[in-house]
Amino acid sequence: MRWLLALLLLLTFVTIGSLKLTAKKIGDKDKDGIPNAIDEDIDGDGVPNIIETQHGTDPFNPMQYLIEDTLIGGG
Ligand SMILES: [Ca+2]
Ligand SMILES: [Ca+2]
Repeated sequence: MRWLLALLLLLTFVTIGSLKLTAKKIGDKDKDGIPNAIDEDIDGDGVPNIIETQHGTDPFNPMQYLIEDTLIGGG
């Protein structure tokens, strides 16, 4: 019975490690647990990617955002 418990623990650790590796490969810029591929606000600055793209700000750069249609930050 112990071997079964040991096997389950091993599988759990392997699965968690695999998920972390997958998340790292996919990327999670704002580290909110949502991979960049499906995150509607990749940089986590509160402005959705689609709005940033429409206004010419970088959706991957939380230091670049809009205040009343004025671009803040350049890098
Ligand atoms: Ca994210
Ligand atoms: Ca954003």
